[in-house]
Amino acid sequence: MQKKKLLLSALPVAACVAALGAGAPAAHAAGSGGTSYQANLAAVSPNAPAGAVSGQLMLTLNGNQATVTEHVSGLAATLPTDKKTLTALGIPVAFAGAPFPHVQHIHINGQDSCPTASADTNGDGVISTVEGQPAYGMIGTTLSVKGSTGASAATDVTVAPSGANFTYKRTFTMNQTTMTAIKNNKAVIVVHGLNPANAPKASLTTANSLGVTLPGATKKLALIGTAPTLCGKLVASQMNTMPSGGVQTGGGSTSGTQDLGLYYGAGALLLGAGAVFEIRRRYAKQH
Ligand SMILES: [Cu+2]
Repeated sequence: MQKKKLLLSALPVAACVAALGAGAPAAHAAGSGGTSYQANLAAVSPNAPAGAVSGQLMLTLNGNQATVTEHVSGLAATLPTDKKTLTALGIPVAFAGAPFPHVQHIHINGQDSCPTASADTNGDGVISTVEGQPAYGMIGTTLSVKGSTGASAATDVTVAPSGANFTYKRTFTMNQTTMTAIKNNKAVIVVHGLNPANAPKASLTTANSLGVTLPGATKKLALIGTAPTLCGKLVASQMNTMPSGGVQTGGGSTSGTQDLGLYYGAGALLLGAGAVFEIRRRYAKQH
């Protein structure tokens, strides 16, 4: 099967903008060779079924040098290939079959927690990026694979890790605001982008909460492109190294991206309830 590269110039997928937060005093642990923190990433329910996605992140701070090592699994692997499906989801046809980009951030100065079902304030069955912000806060740092790690890169899918399972490792200079938040216990890791196979149906039929329209798309991107799927609070750790081996090094790498060639087929895609079921069924069949 042909592997397609992501050729999506500067396409904002998830924008996690604006949220307010206040600093709070808290503790942090010190260790030799830097201060380490970790986050166990779990499904944001109901955006993803409990246990369907998981991850682990380790962050070490040496001065303002942050080293992040992260493993995730179970995320959406690739974007659909069928034109009608893409169009219905607000995804340009140029994206067909590309690895599903998962923008990810260190959110800061919220309520230091991951959103629960009660965060779904409009009751559509999906926790949007905006709905989750009271819990996890605003973007402090973008965990991009290269280039800027600032909030300005928050929605740049061209520098987001992608695929169902990936290992991310990067050392970068962290901004002071994020460092302060981390030391104050005010940081939460969030990975975005839902799996069409198991996402709530409203995420396929509802436009994203931020009004993002991708260049070349005829409608706003569906919620699956932007909603949070994995989340975990960053907490002080006594450990200074990731417990597992085999971590790829060098400027943010992704691995395990599968080329599953989603094939939704024609028809079915007017996105009524039946069509949603059809998307899921077909997607699931190929995974
Ligand atoms: Cu985010």
